[in-house]
Amino acid sequence: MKKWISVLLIPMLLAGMMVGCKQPDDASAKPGEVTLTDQDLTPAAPTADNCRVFYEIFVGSFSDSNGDGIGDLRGIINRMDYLNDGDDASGRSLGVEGIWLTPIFRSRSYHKYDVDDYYAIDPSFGTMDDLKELISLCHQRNVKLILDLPINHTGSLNQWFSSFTVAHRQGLSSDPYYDFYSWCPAGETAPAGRTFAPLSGTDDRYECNFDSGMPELNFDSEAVRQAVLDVGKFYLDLGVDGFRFDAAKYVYFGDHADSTSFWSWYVRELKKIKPDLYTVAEVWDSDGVTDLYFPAVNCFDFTVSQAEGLIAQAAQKGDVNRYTAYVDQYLATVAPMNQDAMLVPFLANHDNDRAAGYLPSLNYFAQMAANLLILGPGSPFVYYGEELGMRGSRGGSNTDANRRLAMVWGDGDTVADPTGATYDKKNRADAPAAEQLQNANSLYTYYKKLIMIRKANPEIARGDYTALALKDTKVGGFISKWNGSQVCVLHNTTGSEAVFDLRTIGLAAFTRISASVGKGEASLDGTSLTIPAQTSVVLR
Ligand SMILES: [Ca+2]
Ligand SMILES: [Ca+2]
Repeated sequence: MKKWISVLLIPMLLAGMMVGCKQPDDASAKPGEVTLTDQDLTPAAPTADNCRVFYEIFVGSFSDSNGDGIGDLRGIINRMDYLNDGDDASGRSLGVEGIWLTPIFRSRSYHKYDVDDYYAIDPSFGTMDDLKELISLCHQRNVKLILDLPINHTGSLNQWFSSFTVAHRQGLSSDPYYDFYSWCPAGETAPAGRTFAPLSGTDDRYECNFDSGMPELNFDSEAVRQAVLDVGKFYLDLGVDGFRFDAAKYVYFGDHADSTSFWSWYVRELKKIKPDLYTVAEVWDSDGVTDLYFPAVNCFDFTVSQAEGLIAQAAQKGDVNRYTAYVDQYLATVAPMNQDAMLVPFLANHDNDRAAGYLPSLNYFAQMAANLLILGPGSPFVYYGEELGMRGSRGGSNTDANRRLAMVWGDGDTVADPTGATYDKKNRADAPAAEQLQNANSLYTYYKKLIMIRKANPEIARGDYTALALKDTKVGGFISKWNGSQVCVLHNTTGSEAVFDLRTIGLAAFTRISASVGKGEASLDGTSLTIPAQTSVVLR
């Protein structure tokens, strides 16, 4: 049955989205009401599963509630309506279904990946009560909140490291903290490829592969395992939904077997508390390596990310079939490894140059990348500001701060750039959020609509994925079957219109357009499907 979606609530969203704004033949339409045809934007019933669109917030750069220039938890609470207003059908909010907070624990650095106290919220970010309030607000709106958990290393001001140092200075090998960190005794040769630094006041050295201020915990120690498990349990008891595991492959440096065995144990223990735990690990490596970790934990898919990644390549008028064939193979590989296995794609994160640098919206590359990312399986991640076309790259100044610039709100938010940022203040985004919210043609509005389409077609995220193998074309797509129904998604990232007879490409079962999103508007005349240049279509 063709749905006629009344979109009284979101006229701005629809007016310029290049979708069919034909006059409705629905007699119930009221005067002045804009009705959208051939589009399903009505959300399906909310699902409890983890196939969700997540939004990564670099906390110190997102929104500042108290005027000190540093983003904080209260700032995120204040911005919840921007992220998800709790009404999937309102069209007034981005509609993300999950939030990843970069580390919020007490730490002296601006990025807080060197934790000095896992049981304290960094004072510049707020309080434990603020976190509880944010969790509660997220849950009221069916948003999962995950915390970034850097446990490969701590900060060197951590009490654990002080106790370790004291134990070594006093030669107290029976002290419980003596083996808390990975260390190498005086006179012994340090293992090749790993970095060790002198332990002040002793002849011993401690492992610190990232920075001398980031001593690495010793995961052979039962006390360490218990300590990091206690941290995870503490935050699950507080109500968080899961974790992003930082530097997961470095737990045992260069030893994937021992590292994966740790994560298997860790996730298994946490799932005893929370069976639907959301986990995603940072294993920044090729698929051959992430495949080793998948039996234990889901991993971000770095192969599809960044400028050379498969999404960016396909979005820039490349071959979509290459991307869909890859996803098909990827899912076939990881699915048998773990019942929770899913694709976790992204374009860029806080360690990467921002996607707008190589995927500008002006030539529709940003939009096509978003189509490939959001209208696909699993749990895609959007980096804060990506939906605004925010720019930022290391560039010549070689600083990650430029990848973590202040969110471009344009409404007086006092959040400021992190220390060390050198990126040009001008043209930081297509336009500030305040303007994009009011603009039907903005990238923000585009992302919002994509997420609505994804929710209206729940098969896309969680179905059984089969890549189409279309011949002699760069247009590609997939069929996804779930819960007794199926959808077909086709992406035309090329610069030319594509016309297909659905019967001759094995898609005769699909009889209507559920959604069309892109530069043009797809149309279906009988079995003849026309997809304009740089446009994607969802068929049912
Ligand atoms: Ca602040
Ligand atoms: Ca380590």
